Amino acid sequence: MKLFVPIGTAVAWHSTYQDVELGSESAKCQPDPDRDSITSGEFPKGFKWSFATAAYQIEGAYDKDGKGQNIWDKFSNENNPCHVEDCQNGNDACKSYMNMDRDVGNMAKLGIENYRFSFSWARLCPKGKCGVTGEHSAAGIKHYHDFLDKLQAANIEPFVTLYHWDLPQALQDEYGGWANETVVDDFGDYARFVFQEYGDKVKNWITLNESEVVCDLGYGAGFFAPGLTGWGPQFHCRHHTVLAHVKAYHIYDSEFRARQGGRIGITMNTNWYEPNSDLQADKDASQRWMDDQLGFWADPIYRTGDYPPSVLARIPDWALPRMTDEQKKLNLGTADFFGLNHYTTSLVKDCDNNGNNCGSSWTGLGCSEWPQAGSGWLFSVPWGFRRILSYIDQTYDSNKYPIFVTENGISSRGNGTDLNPELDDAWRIHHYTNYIGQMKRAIEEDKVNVQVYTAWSLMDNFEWTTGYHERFGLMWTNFTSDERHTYFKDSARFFGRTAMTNCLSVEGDTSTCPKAFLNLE
Ligand code: GBH
Repeated sequence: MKLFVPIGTAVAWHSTYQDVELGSESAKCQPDPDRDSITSGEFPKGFKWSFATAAYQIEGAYDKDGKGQNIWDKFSNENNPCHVEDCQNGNDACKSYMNMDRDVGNMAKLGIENYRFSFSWARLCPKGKCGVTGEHSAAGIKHYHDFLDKLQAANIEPFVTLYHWDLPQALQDEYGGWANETVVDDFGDYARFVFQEYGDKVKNWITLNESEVVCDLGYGAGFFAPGLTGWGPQFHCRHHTVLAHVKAYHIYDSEFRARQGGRIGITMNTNWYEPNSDLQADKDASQRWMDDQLGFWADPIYRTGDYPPSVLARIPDWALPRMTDEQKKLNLGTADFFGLNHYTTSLVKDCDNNGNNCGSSWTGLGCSEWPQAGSGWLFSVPWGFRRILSYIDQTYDSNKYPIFVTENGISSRGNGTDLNPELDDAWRIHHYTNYIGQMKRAIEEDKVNVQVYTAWSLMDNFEWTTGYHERFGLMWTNFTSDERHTYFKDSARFFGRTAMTNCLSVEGDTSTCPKAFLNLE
């Protein structure tokens, strides 16, 4: 099924909402032992292993303790038509808001010492205004203090995302949310408020999660909240996410860094875009695709201060405002690390078969040989992970900006029921082993400076428009039990062992890594 709908006469503006066509006959679909092989062994000392979640996907308690409505609350509760499979919503999700001990306990049992999660903006500032005159929720503020204290007691280091897609609805209603530049100031006020309140406890800040998804799906294609469409909203949104990140960075840098001594960065999502062939036109098309999905944020922040030339050449200024010289200076260097969410790879072919460079159009392809996950867009292609890490190092310099892998994982669909959960997920262990093994090659052979690896996700949760149908968790969540009981999948034990020993054991090889002492019920 092609989900992408061209807008007007515009040429397909890319990627995550354009399904790939399977059946590439590229030689790259064939196994390649040299490319595909991995080995067991230890990671550099101090390497960090982490789990990730996001507030809207796990917390529930959507109207508890004065929390304001956000755009996903509204979007997932609309019923005519429903935007989420089977009309599900995140009202209760994993009920993590009232099960903090369960979540912290699960991580502690697995020996995981880092946790990436997000704050719910509307839980802290119900109407989205966090400035001095804004309304702040005492109960919401206390909640994250309690949670951070529990993490600290369990010796788990927090990585906090400020924005994982849950804009306060009030800001959407007032001025159109991310499509309006007022959001930049409101995000700045929110960031300042949060640094002020929690900066003693949190030393790793991620401003925005996957702005590309926020804007392309939420404001361009309309599949995600708030469901708007068109190049105007989409590219204004994109522009404002860059400016909002830059603003939050400078606030941290000038007002808090000296006292709090933490780190701040942004997380971007990208596939690896491999040219379908060695034709120059296919290589150029792949580069354009990288520019669209990654370079749009990474170039301004880590490389030039401005958008990639291929983007500026294709997107008119009525849709995408141009950066002023002053903005370019303010943008450049505004991060302490490079946050990467990576899941899958696509092959890219230029728009015709003759090898002509068509300039603005291209096709995403997949190999029928690639194992498909429970999510239609996700194919397990481990070697692409090594290539994207190496591309980021070469383009953005991982010695200057260490790479934090802030998400990587794989889903199942329809496997098991709450009465008979699928806990023996050897296929998921296989996926993690190979992705982690390819990351190890990037570190050892390509000298890429990767410092953190984060598994998505700690537990099965609300997977946006597919609701509870796609399970990314290393823990099984029983969504039919009132308490949302969780169970360890085999992959959780595998990940715990990997983290505890700081060492990858490739299937069948038990000799290389030190023994781990996991104490799991
Ligand atoms: C991440 O996005 C998110 O950060 C996280 O919240 C999410 O749970 C996790 O991955 C797993 O999906 O609707 O068919 O057009 C990963 C990038 C971008 C992949 C949006 C799916 C939607 C495809 N995602 N895309 S479709």
